[in-house]
Amino acid sequence: MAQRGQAWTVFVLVVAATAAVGTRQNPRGTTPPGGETFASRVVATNLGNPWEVTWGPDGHLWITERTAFRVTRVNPADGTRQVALTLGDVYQTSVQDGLMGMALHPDLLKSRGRDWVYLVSTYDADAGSGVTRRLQVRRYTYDAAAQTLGSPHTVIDNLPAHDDHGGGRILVGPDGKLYLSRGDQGSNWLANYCNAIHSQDLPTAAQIAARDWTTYQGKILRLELDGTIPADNPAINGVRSHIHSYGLRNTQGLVFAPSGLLYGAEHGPSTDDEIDLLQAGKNYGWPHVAGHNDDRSYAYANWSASTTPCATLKFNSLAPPPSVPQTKESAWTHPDFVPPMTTLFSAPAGYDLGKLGSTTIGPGSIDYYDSAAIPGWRASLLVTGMRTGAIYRVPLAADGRSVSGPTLLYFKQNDRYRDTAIAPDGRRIYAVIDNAGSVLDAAWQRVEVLAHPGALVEFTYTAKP
Ligand SMILES: [Ca+2]
Ligand SMILES: [Ca+2]
Ligand SMILES: [Ca+2]
Repeated sequence: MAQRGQAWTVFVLVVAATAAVGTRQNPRGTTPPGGETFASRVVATNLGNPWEVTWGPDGHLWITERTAFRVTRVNPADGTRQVALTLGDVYQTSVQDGLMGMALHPDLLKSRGRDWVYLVSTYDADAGSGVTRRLQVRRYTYDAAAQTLGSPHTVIDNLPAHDDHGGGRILVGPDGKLYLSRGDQGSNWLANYCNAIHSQDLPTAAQIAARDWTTYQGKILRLELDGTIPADNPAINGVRSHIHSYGLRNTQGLVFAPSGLLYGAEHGPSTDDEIDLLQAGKNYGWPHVAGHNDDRSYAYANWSASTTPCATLKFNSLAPPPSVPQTKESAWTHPDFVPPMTTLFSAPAGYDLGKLGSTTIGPGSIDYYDSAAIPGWRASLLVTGMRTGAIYRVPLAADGRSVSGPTLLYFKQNDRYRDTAIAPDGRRIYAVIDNAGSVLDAAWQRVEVLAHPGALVEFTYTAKP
């Protein structure tokens, strides 16, 4: 009898849980966990807001420290570290600026005379007492004997920057070009709600000739290694510039698959974090569309166009006053619009964002898993959820252009995972963690104390369950 009673109880709970999924439960809180088991270990602590972690050809983890302005190499075997560089001219005041992206040239330590490392940082371009925020990319040369980076060379500078939504991820692509993500500067949002979004703006030929990069907001840029505009960049509206793709909010994850496909992970507003297949010349919809063009849980409210002065209004993204013009997603069309490959996560129909909360995970990065070491993982994307304290695995279809199954949740703990690196053996996954900020705990309650602030952690695959 007791056994039958238990079974019946379980059945009732399953029915209740199924009924709750949909409009009354936050989809990010119902993500199924992956079944594999991992051993975890803290490799290093006391990093200064580590932002990029990359597996280097020397078997070390190369890390940028956003607020300490350092590039640090950590030996994963014993956690020992060397500071390769400390930048002296970084301007950093917020949680979205400082020393951010880093890309290692594929010829690094290959004795080809290209021991190059590319760094993205914010700086103050005002020589006087004011502040003019800008972003630059510099190339450094690695001296393997001294274990230091030197000989700085500016690739591009004077890129627009602000205190929010800074993008900042950089890659050297398989085509030997630099790919750099730029956010929308947090415009039309929180403290910057009266600033207009420029993600749809495209440069004129005169602007490009004058090296005026004002429109490079909410874009993916594609540069030659020397900073010039590649001859095969798309001519958008008849103008060839550094712009590879546009209509983006804040892409902080950027990765190439071995197939050559480029994936971006970008932060949605209160819903619709996106994974985009980034293609030359394409428009990803922001701010007219968040996620898919489906009029669900998002309409573009342009605070800067308010008929009463914006500065007199109190910002509320879910309930703009009548003076703020609002446009339904479906009112906007564009011939080059590309919807996301998938979203993580979208509010379901009828979901009340005000009552049930944002469905965003805070995607800090994206990585491509291409190993047989963990059964079933080959051809998966790994996306860090900073707000949710988890790393997500998104399995891809054979052609890499769609997902092949549900997103799975791993490594949930009270940590804001900023970025990942995958060891060449495929068994070890490394992650760096912010020093501070809020995260959702195991009960999906917001907490402000992180378990491993400023740490580099390692997860080693142990077994299938
Ligand atoms: Ca990385
Ligand atoms: Ca989009
Ligand atoms: Ca939408």
